Amino acid sequence: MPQNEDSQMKSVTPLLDGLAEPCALKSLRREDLPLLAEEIRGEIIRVVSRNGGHLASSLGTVELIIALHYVLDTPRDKIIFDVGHQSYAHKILTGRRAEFETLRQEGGLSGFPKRAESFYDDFDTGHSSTSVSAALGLACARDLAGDDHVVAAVLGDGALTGGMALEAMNHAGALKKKFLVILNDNNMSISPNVGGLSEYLSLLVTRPAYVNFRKKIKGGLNQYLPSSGQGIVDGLKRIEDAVKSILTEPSTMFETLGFKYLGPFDGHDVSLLIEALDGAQKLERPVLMHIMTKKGKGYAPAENDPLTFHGVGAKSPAQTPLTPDELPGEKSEPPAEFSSAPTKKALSFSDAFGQSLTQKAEKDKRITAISAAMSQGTGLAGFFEKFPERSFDVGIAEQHAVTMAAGLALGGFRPVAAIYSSFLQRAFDQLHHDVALQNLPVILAVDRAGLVGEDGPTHHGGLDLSFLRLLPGFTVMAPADAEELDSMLDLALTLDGPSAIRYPRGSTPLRPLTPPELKPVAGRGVRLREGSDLSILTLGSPLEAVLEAAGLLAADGISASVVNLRFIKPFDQELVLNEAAGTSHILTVEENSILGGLYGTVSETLAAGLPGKSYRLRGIGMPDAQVAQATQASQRASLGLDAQGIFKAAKDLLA
Ligand SMILES: Cc1ncc(C[n+]2csc(CCOP(=O)(O)OP(=O)(O)O)c2C)c(N)n1
Repeated sequence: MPQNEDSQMKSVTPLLDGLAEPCALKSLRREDLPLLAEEIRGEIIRVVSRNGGHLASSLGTVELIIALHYVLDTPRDKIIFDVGHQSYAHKILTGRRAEFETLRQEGGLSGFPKRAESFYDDFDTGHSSTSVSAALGLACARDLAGDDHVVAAVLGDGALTGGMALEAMNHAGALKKKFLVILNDNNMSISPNVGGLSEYLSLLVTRPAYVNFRKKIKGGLNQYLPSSGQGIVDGLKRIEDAVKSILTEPSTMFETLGFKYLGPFDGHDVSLLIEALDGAQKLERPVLMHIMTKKGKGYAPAENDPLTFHGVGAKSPAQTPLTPDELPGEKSEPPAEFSSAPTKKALSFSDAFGQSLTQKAEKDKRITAISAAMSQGTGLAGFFEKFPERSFDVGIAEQHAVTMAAGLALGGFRPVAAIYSSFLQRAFDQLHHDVALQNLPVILAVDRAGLVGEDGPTHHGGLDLSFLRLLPGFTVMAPADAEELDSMLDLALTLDGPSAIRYPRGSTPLRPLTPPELKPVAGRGVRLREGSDLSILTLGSPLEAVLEAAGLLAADGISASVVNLRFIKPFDQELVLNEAAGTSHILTVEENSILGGLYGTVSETLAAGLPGKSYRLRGIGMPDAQVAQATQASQRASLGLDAQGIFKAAKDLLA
């Protein structure tokens, strides 16, 4: 409750201060809720300005989240946030306000819902388009158990472009279970949303019946709110009446799928949302409640540029938090998911890739580029601008992206699909069935491979070397610098079959690490440093730290050979066997799971190639376990993937 006006220590968040649990929210007057929304926005802006995070999406859902906790009985009732990047207000309202200061930091609150973090988080998310399936599963479980709580999924219009969301909606309509999908429509994915569905949603909003409906609802609320208390007419009735008028028009796609369609509603009118939700949650069937929101709501720079402010970077911990006015400059190191802006003077790997591909496409008219709603993050924005007719943003649809690439390849083009490693996991069957088995010359640019930092376990790309190497006919390579990336793209464009080039989040080294004149040859590694005590084998981004460690070892009197293997498939078995025969001590270093990647490939090679010979083998990589959120540097240090860790592992191996 507001504090005494005269108080010297007047809090800027008087309403929020009084809310330890979401149930306390219900005791607030409805007319105070817009003020509460402002207080929450202030908290989000303040913390994100320091810690980085998904600003625009979270600012857009504040009223919705207040309304959900106002109407529903959480945690008994369940809310599943799609992707989960928009859930900051939910965290603040569910007993985590103090910890919100630690958002995305090592040991702090996750930037996504996490069941281990709070019993108010009902499903772990991070990847898009899972919420409706999970909510439907929970609704079925509820009915089987004879319970009656509400299950709600909060789904973005971007997430609706994902196949899983559509599969789930199709099934949900048929099952006729009571459950609620709230479609949070802000017309944006990270970039402007794409596709026929997006256009369809816009159409729903411009229908004459909806425009009249808005007027009616607005008029009604103005008449009865805020003061009288007794005067709030039955909101559900009004909404239903108005919705009936909409229903005299041809039915919506959602109704055809078996949902009751309600809306669209103004997603920033908290009283309207409360009335609509209250009505919607009483219906004993699948309901789709369509709300219109503004990404970045309440913070002008983000409202005006929601793409840039989808995610903002962290500030160095030594600095004091920025004021909201200073925030626009705070984009130096964006979250892994968002931007490809370089962290040092050097280019990011994403930008190096985008620039190389754009240059090559000037001459090579076969090159086409595909992005699954990540043209900015993957460095493809320049390509998309320059060659719109050869550019395809398919929406959040990685499976479709891969099979569409297969089709383009079949038609004589050289499609390059740039997809983050962890999102590519979705398309494994398409990679096998549609690309590998037909040996089609699709090129995958696998971005954010390895550790990603603050986005944490859902976003690490630690599996791709292991799963890509299973695919017959694939050439799988990892550049360690911009020049190597460029020449690997050249190589990929000459191949008759599929290939993948995997590289990490972050900047490229300032200089090439492998002499650029040694152009990549499929299946051939390069020895960069001779040594007699042990051999360190690596590929891709760890090479810089490996070379530094070899220098440290030399200063310590240890002579290490360093091999840049470049390819995990085809694999340079001959070179690895030579190394093992020479030094008998092998250390592998990779930013991939220790299972099935470089360590696994070297183990298989040695077991088959040097049976009975004794050698010592040790591998450093990502563990068979979750790697918690932290800075990339901290994650690397704790896994021994920095120069010091490699130095220490080498000494242990020799001990
Ligand atoms: C499978 C997958 N692909 C890509 C992403 C990257 N991503 C995160 S949020 C987002 C846009 C989501 O748009 P929408 O659902 O409309 O939510 P909004 O941010 O607009 O609230 C994308 C593409 C992801 N999280 N998961």
